[in-house]
Amino acid sequence: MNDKYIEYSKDVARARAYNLPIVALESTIISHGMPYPDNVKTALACEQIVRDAGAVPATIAILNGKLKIGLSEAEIDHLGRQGTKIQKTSRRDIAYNVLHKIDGATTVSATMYIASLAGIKVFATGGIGGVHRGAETTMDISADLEELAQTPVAVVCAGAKAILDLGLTLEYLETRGVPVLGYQTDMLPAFYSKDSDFKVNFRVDHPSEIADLIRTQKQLGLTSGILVTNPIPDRYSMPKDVINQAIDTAIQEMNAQGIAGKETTPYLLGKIVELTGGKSLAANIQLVYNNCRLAAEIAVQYQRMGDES
Ligand code: PSU
Ligand code: MN
Repeated sequence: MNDKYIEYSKDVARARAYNLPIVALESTIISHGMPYPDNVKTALACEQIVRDAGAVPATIAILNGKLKIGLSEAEIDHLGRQGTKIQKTSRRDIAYNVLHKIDGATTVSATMYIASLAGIKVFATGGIGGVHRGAETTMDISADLEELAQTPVAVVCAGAKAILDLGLTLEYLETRGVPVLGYQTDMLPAFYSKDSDFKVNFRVDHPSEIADLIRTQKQLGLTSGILVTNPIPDRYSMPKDVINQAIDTAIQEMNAQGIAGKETTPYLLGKIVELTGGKSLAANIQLVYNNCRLAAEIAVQYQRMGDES
């Protein structure tokens, strides 16, 4: 790996030098996951939540041919304002976008990869990509799952959106050797709703247990990631029938319009916000905050214990 491609913000460079806990944050959620200006406000608030919990935020994107680890407010504003004009960048797009200096908002897969280059062990987001409903014919399976299989970063999310097939997503992760943890829950959270009909692999009740598992995986030479699922706080959880109705309608309209490939997830996210009159956006923002807090607590615990103890 050639360091010439990486650019750290001042804060992140300092955190690395002093061995402070760092939490990675993605940027597809900014450019493609939420409308402007909520996206920028949310991204900045996420960084503040991480700081308040004692860790240093590293929002990740590709800008001007560099893998940027830690962004300025102006850079976050650029990603938010430009929105979907910024390329959604997953693992396969990284080299091309760097080579051609195409600005990229990084998905979970690309963010995990770039975080791992910097030795960052914990990453907070809203939801991950997974196996889409109907994947048995479309083969639409997010690169996020393959990244979790090969990149040693713990990703804190609110489970997966019901735009995905949750059962198949769990099967895929099992095949690829990725442990799925439930934070203070036995059931897999379903993003807008705090649970689903599926069980997680392991329940954990304290951030320190997650930090312990990250360290033990490392010591055992297991190079896969860990999926930490953190339920949306009760007061923001949405009724399942409301959200499922919106999801079904959104999927029907998407199929009618022939939308496919990387446009699928952003289309569905936007449509669901529209169909729920913005209620899903408020829930989305709150669950991301909740994940940032937990990710920072895990990073603090991990740093406290050190890698080897
Ligand atoms: N799920 C969400 N919000 C998001 C995403 C997923 O609830 O913003 C974004 C993440 O960046 C994720 C990406 O990595 O979508 C997955 O896209 P795809 O399904 O095309 O792999
Ligand atoms: Mn896809």
